[in-house]
Amino acid sequence: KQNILYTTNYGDFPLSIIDKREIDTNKGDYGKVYIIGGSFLMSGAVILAARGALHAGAGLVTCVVPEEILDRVGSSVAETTYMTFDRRDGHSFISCSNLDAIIERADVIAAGVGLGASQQMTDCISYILRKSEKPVVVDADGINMLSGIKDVLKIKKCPLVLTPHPGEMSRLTGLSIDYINKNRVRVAREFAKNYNCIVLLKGASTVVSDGTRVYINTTGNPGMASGGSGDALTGMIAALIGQGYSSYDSAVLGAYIHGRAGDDAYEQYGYGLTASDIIKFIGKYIK
Ligand code: NPW
Ligand code: AMP
Ligand code: MG
Repeated sequence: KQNILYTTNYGDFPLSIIDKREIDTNKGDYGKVYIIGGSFLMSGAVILAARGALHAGAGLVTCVVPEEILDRVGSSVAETTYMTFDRRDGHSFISCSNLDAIIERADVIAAGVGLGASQQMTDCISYILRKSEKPVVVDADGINMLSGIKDVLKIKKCPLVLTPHPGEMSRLTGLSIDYINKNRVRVAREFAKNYNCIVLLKGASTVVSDGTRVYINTTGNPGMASGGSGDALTGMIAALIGQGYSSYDSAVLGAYIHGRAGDDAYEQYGYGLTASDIIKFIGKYIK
């Protein structure tokens, strides 16, 4: 226990992680963020992740989405560029050459929101983790797919952030949601240590751990317990990594700002707040 550095957000400490920008800089300096996600029935997830990333200061966001949702996503987020999945035998997948191009160009890759689960997409996640040396954030269905291929975590070359809610953590570890919620710090920290990654275990009092350090976030409120909140957080964390903050600091800062923005949204809308309302307040804390 004495080796664990516990911190929580007394005062505004996570905000001090944010650096001022040099004047003579351009979008290339603030991260090329690739968000791989979305499916026919879950296009909103990638829209929210893209908006979360943009409002957290990402330089250039590219959404990698199935062709069938390109119009929907594209008409909802004007600031991002796009790549589309390939199709084979009626299934969406990303070819190795496209994945190589993404890995080459990206400063950070976020994979999983709204992706659904399939063998093709599991292979894509596995490929990214085996090949990328750039930081990767895996959330949502990306985490669900990882649960079947956990060995790849042992051979990955990239800094990795996993952002499970307790249901996803249960699929990943085989532990019950009840056990996870009663042992949140231990579960997050042990997984992070065993698999050499950053774990951000969501919920009221989100826990972030790199296996040694533990940060317990106390911003946020139950109004954030609605569809899409977590997708926005994924984009935010990727954007912060793209701006040069470490994976651990980005997860801490992302959780903190996401919660503060959620608290502002609560002030205005109470439990009627939506993920889009959270996103509106992100920039206030980046500022
Ligand atoms: P229960 O039984 O409901 O209480 P899933 P998902 C549990 C996309 N989305 N504490 C929960 O428990 C995502 O990106 C798309 C305890 C249930 O068992 C994913 O790709 C949207 N338990 C996909 O949908 C908006 C908790 O986890 C299970 C818990 C599926 O993601 C919505 C549910 O998890 C969504 O973001 C907690 N704090 N939190 C869009 N607009 O396109 C969760 N659980 O089955 O992984 O479903 O989280 O909705
Ligand atoms: P997801 O389940 O992936 O959509 O993520 C939900 C997001 O909302 C996570 O960042 C949670 O930490 C946050 N959240 C959900 N419920 C609460 C709560 N009761 N208090 C604080 N944050 C919450
Ligand atoms: Mg989620």
